[in-house]
Amino acid sequence: MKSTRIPLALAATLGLLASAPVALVAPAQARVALANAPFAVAEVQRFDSPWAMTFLPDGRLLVTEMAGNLRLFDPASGKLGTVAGVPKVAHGGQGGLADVVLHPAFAGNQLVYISYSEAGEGGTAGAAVARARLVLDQDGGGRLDGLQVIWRQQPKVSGQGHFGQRIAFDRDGKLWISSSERQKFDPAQDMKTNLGKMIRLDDDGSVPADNPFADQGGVAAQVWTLGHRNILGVAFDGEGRLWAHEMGPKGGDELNLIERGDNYGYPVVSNGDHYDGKPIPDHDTRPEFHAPAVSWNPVISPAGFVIYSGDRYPGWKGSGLIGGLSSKSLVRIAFDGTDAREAERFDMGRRIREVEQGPDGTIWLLEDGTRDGQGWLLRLDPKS
Ligand SMILES: [Ca+2]
Ligand SMILES: [Ca+2]
Repeated sequence: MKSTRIPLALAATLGLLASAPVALVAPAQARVALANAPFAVAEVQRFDSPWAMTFLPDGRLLVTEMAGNLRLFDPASGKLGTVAGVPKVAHGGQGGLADVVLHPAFAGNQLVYISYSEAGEGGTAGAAVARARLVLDQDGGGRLDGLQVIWRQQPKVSGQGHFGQRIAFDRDGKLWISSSERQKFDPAQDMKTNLGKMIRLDDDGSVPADNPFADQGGVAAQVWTLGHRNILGVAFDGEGRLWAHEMGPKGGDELNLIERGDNYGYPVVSNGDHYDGKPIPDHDTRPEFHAPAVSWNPVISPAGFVIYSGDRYPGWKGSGLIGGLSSKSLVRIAFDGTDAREAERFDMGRRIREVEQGPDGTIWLLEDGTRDGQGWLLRLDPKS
C-alpha cells in the first residue's frame, strides 16, 4: 500500500480530523541504530565483489566473488584459499559468479551447486546453474570435479541485469532457482521462456512430473510460479513454506509467499512504477495476481535472505533476515503463519548483499562489493 499524505487543511475539509483515528501514513518501521542493536559488528575478511556464501559442515565458508573466484575461508584460522574449476562467467553489471549452496546430502556426496551468468552469442547472457563435487586439498583450497551444467535461462538476451540466480534446496531435496526477467518485462508472463519465474527441479536438473505446468512441456514444465521481477533472496520457514523477496521497479519491493502455480503479477501490476515514470497499476487493482505479504515504498533493495533458526539473538528465532542494498540495512521480518511484517530495521551504514547463518547460530553478512570492488565479511556478535 502506498502511504498517502493529506494536507491538514484538506483533511479538515474532508472531515477526517473529526472522525475516529485513521492512520493516513503507514507506521514507520522500528529503525535501530547499531549502538542499540543486540549485536556488535566485527569486520572479518575482505573479498573482491563478494555475492554469496555458504558454510561447510566443518565451519569453513565458501564465498563467491563476482569475477568468477570461489574462495574457501576458515574463520577459525583466518586462512583464505581458492577452489579451482569455476566455469568462465560473464562478469559485468549485475552478472558474474553468484550463488553457492550445498546438496542436502553433501556430507555423503560432496556436491556443491553454483549459479553464474553465462555468455551467449552476440553479446547475450543468461543465468546457469552447475553442480560439481568439491574436492578439498590440504592447503586450504580445492577444486570442482566433474562439473555439469544442469539448468540455463532460455533465451539468453542482451544486458547485464536481473539474472536473479538464487538457489536453494527444500527439505524434500528439490532444487529451487530464482530466474529473474533480465530487465525485459514481458517474459515474466510468457510461458515460452523461463525468465521471471521461480523454477523447481530435481537435484540433477530434471523436471519433476508434479510441477504445476508440467503438461505444457518445454521450459513451462520447470516453472512453479511466474510474474516475478528480480529475486535475490529465497528461504524456507520452519513449516517448509517458501518465501522470496523481489526488487520492485521505482518503488514496490516485495516479500512473497511462493505458492504452487501462482502468478505474482509483474509487469502487469506492481506497487511501484517504471523508472521512466510510466505508472504501473498497483496490486490491489488486479486481485487475480498473488499480492505481496510485505511491500516497500520507499524501497529497501533486498538481497540475501535467511529465516533464522538459532538462539543467539533474543526474539529472532523464526524471523526473516534480509540484507538491504540501497537502504544499507539489515531488515528483520516477523512471520505469523502466512502473514509477515517488517519488525525492525538495523542501520548498518553499508550495502548488505548476503545473509547467512553459521553452524553455531551466528549471523554473518557480506557487504556488497559491486560499487567499489571490495566488501567485508561481517560477523554479528551477540551482546550479552
Ligand atoms: Ca548463502
Ligand atoms: Ca508482484
